[in-house]
Amino acid sequence: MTRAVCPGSFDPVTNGHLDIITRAAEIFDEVIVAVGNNPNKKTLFTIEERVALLKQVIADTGLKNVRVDHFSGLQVDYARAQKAQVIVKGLRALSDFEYEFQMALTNKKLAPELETMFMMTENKYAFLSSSLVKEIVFFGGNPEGLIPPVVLAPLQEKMAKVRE
Ligand code: COD
Repeated sequence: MTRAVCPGSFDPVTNGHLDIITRAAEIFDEVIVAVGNNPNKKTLFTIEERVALLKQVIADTGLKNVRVDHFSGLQVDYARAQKAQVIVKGLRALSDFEYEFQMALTNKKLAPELETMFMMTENKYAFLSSSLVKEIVFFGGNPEGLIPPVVLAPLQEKMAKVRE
């Protein structure tokens, strides 16, 4: 039984995230999408909201071997507690590489039995990030094709409050 953890902020989940999760679900027996609750990081959506949105999005995909959870603390401690063998990350441009490389090596030091696997972004999502989507919606743009449809209304609501 191979179990992988896909950790992230998912603030909010984008089609780039979903692409990595879907591809991971084809490779591993079970994939846990783990939403990080990091008090040092300011997020637009609360941890409960990010988890709820992801659960809806995953339910809509029909993927049976993916579940959504949240964690605090180190991602390696969470992965260990879940008895996962692999941490899956997505890689976009070079800017991701430096950060993810540093994190993968640190994680290897902390938990040598865990592997980090990188998946290259799908070409059409290479530029896509949660921050970019938030900015589009903040300025009244249409993020169609960049986020799962169920994310749009909650994101617009949040941004309306931010604009107040
Ligand atoms: N295409 C492909 N991959 C993508 C795309 C895209 N368009 N967008 C995002 N991704 C990938 C990212 O590269 C990342 O691998 C993953 O999806 C999640 O992305 P984000 O932006 O939602 O999440 P991050 O990168 O902010 O990760 C936050 C964590 C919660 C994973 C991190 O802060 C964490 O684990 N913190 C806990 C403390 C810890 O363990 N730190 C590491 C010690 S070295």
